[in-house]
Amino acid sequence: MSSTSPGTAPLPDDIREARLRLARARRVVALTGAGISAESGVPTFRGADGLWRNLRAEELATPRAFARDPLLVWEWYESRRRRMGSVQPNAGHHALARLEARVPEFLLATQNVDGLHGLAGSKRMVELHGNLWRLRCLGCGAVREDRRALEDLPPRCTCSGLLRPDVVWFGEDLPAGALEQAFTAARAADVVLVVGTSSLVYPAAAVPEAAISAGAFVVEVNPERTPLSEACALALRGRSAEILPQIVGGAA
Ligand code: BV8
Ligand code: ZN
Repeated sequence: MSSTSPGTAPLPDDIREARLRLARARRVVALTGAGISAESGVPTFRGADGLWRNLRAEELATPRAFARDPLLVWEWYESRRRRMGSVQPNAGHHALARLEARVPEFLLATQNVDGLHGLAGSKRMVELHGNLWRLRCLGCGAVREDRRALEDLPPRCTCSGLLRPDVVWFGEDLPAGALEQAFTAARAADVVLVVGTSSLVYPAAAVPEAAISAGAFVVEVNPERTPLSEACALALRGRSAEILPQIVGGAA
């Protein structure tokens, strides 16, 4: 199969190899992080724009920070919701949705809370760190999706309980089913794509490690090196919105 359409430069060998592996794979897992949304204009956590009022995510995304100052934490989340409200999925998100439609057994495990994979049409997906468009009541436990601008912060439930973002904070357990599903799929996968993550946050970062130990062909897509890079079969150094369409193929 010629891997280049007429008039384009031949694909580099590692891109061609990744494309071939995906074309033959029956079981594929994709683990994504903030980097896949960077080209939609969503700041990453540990990039230059990863700070907010000189505070890092590790200091704000914690139950302690919320207990101490729910308003400050909500101002951070509402500023992210407002900024994300206008962003759209990019070619990287759409490529993974196309891959899902083509591969017999596919699972997308995302660390992202921005909801962009869902907007791009991904269905077989677990959100390991929750979703910032969902709110959860600390009083009655009700969970609801709400994309509107939240006027009065911190928001309250109809039961008058305090609402929190339905995301996983540092020191909190991930949704058990979701994590289990990610590990099981990664261990059984032929190919695992690790896209746009610094591979620093556990236990999500352990999912590709489990795949490597089980013998999967792991491909990293990231402009920078990460602690996972050298254990990967392929480390494709570049932007996901450019590389994913090349290795998945189909409409750009
Ligand atoms: C847990 C939701 C059990 C919130 C997030 C000490 C005390 C307590 C815990 C720990 C501890 N030491 C370690 C831990 C465990 C801790 C952890 O791993 N900490 C790290 C910082 C060392 N983990 C936890 O606490 C987890 N829970 O362990 O529970 C437990 C219970 C009690 C006590 C102990 C343990 C919970 C972790 C989940 C935290 N929630 N988010 C919110 O978003 O507001 S984490 C947050 O980081 C996001 O979810 C994000 O996805 C995640 C990882 O970051 P990345 O996605 O990788 O983003 P990052 O900016 O880092 O990197 C972007 C990458 O993209 C870069 O590599 C860049 O090069 C690349 N890139 C840039 N542009 C592009 C690109 N790639 C491709 N294309 C581009 N164009
Ligand atoms: Zn309530």
